[in-house]
Amino acid sequence: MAQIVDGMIIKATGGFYYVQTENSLVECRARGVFRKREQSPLVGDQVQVELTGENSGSVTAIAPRKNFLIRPPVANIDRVFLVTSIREPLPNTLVLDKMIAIAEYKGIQPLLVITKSDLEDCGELEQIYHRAGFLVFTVSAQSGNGVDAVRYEMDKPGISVFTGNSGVGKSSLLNAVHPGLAIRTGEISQKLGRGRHTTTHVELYQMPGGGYVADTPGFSTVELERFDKIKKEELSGCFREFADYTGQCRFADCSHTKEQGCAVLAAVEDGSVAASRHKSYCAMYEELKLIKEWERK
Ligand SMILES: Nc1nc2c(ncn2[C@@H]2O[C@H](COP(=O)(O)OP(=O)(O)OP(=O)(O)O)[C@@H](O)[C@H]2O)c(=O)[nH]1
Ligand SMILES: [Mg+2]
Ligand SMILES: [Zn+2]
Repeated sequence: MAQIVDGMIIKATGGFYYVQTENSLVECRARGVFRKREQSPLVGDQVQVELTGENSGSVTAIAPRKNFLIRPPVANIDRVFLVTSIREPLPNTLVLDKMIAIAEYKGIQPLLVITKSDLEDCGELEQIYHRAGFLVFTVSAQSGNGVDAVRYEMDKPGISVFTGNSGVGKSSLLNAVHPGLAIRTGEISQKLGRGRHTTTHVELYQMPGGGYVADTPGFSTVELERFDKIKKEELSGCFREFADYTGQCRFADCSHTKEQGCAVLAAVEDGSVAASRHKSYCAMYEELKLIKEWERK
């Protein structure tokens, strides 16, 4: 009789899944049954494996997920580190705010990491997100500044994910936090001003504290996780600092984009809500407005 073991997928590459079981790392090809059900295994999935050899087998069942992302493809995420560099590449607050909104919508704790602080002052960007109510880590993998604080968060139990544009320094930061990881990092392409996707697969690394951290390939801005499952009425709930104001608008169905008597707009006006955050909100709201209900599926 075939032997069945439980484990967690810690790496996916080249059509193989690597499942960490209590005793070993098992190389698996997922069975066709999952493809037919349109459910493909993800890194972070708790799975059942049927062993076919000492270190090989196939995934036969996936446990229900508490959440998942398609980009980066990881399941059962407890916190996501949204990594942005202050330069090379430059920060894009709309991309960042989209990522934050998706995390909030999915119930994943978003944490902000501003890297390459050795290149430029990060105060302004840091303030925008700190005042909005997020934990912000300003770090330099080069000088080691701020690395201890990130290590402290990463060593917490559960699954943490590092995501952000290619070249922002995700792998470099992971290496600075735990030099033993020795993850390959890349050079910034001077001509394009962006990285060249040095990390090519998702992999979970176990931390000394027992938690897991996923390094992921960077994205370019066109391949963001889709946020179109969010209804436009739900969007303001994905901007946590709006919560103090949304109940005080003159109209109950206020969209917080342009209405008279909008308390969110007043807060933007007096500087309590960052203008860049509200600008991102409006851009996303316009996108969501165009989506028909039947397209949301
Ligand atoms: N000045 C400076 N450069 C850094 C810092 N962190 C990373 N870099 C540089 O940024 C480039 C990209 O770093 P990576 O760690 O490979 O970036 P990544 O986000 O993992 O990129 P992908 O794997 O392509 O998604 C490398 O040339 C690093 O040396 C930093 O704190 N300061
Ligand atoms: Mg990398
Ligand atoms: Zn309003």
